[in-house]
Amino acid sequence: KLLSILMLSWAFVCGQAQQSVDMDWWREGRFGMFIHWGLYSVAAGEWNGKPVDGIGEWIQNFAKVPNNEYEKLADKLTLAKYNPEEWVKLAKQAGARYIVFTTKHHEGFCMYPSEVSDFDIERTPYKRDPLKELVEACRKHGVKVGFYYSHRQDWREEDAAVMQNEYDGHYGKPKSEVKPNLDRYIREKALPQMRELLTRYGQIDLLWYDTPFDLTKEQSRTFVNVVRELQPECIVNGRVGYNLGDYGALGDNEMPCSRVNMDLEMVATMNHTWGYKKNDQNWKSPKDILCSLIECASRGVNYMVNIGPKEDGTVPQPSIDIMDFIGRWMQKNSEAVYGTTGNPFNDNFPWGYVTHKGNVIYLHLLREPLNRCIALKGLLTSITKAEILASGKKVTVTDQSYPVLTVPAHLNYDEIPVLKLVCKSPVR
Ligand code: JFZ
Repeated sequence: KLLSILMLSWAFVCGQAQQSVDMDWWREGRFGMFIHWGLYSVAAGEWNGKPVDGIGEWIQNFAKVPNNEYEKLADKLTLAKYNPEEWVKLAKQAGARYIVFTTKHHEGFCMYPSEVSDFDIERTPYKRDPLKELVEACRKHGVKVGFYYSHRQDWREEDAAVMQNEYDGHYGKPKSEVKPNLDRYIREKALPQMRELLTRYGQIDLLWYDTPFDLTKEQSRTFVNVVRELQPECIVNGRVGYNLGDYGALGDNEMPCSRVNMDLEMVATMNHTWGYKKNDQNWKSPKDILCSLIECASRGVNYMVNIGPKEDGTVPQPSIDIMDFIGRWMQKNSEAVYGTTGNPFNDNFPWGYVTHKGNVIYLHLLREPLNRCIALKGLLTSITKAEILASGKKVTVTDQSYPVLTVPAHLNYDEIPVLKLVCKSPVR
């Protein structure tokens, strides 16, 4: 009893929710696929034929489009080639263990039939529930499924439009003198929609909230509680606000420079947008994305990479190419990612990244080490076996006061070879 009082007060001091859900699958998985899909996918980065700067899913805000014009996009969200099983297979063959899908982004449009709002999928030519179909496909293929829900921002609602101090009525209504009533929006729309999402689709594995901005701690807590009440096994992400979620969030391009001992996730785009933009050709290379996944793993951080399908449900080819490239690497090397807990050394290394689990260390080689030599100072156990993971090719270890590895000549560093070291005893 004393222990639980101590733990509770510790959780209180940290402002962290008492860890009540099982994070095992999430920690083990390390790698997820984000999907941004909504009316913004129809606009595809252009308004009235002109390109609009910035991330695509914010186009209504950036181009100051009134609601009564923006909503016309629903006629053109055809979902004509929507095949959720293909998305799930894309994730799965790349090695991603979970998918998070935008059920409602800031624009307020529900990608499922909602009783609470008529600004939903029923306005499109598609007459089924795409969310249900996606959840079923995930389950069929054993991929965990998460719902993104914009709990603070809803541009259809005067009470929840962007930042209150930024609100200038440009969503088609004259600027109101009335102070937005976030509590009303939460009570009458957000929570009822959360209840729909958490009761209609069977088990949901992850709830991904976003942009808590000016929510009060009490309001954020409500969004945690509704998940705990209806889906006690469901993980809640950090952006619910006030660190009340089950894991923390990293900002854009934020990366700790050594291993962290807490649950964190990094989310990333493949180009410069989350929602589809037809003119965004700023694609990162497949190798860059794979390097980010590995870098995250070496910090003990989860990596979730985004795809932004077009309005018909097809995925841009560069995204498919990236996922395929990662998949080819994961096929041979995934054990160096799944269930690993980051670089056990105090040093970072110029040749690449390190992950480990138990008594096994994985050296991910991005480039040839100087003189093909890797000195592992600070390894407090001995190496019993050293080989290239994908090929089984042996690697020479010479024991001086610390082990020195000589990697084989002519490795193809474009393929990011992994050196697997089995040690005599577990590594920290
Ligand atoms: C938010 C959204 O506004 C955006 O549209 C997208 O859905 C993205 C995944 O999440 O944008 C953020 C929120 C927080 C940070 C960066 C982008 N952050 O903390 O660095």
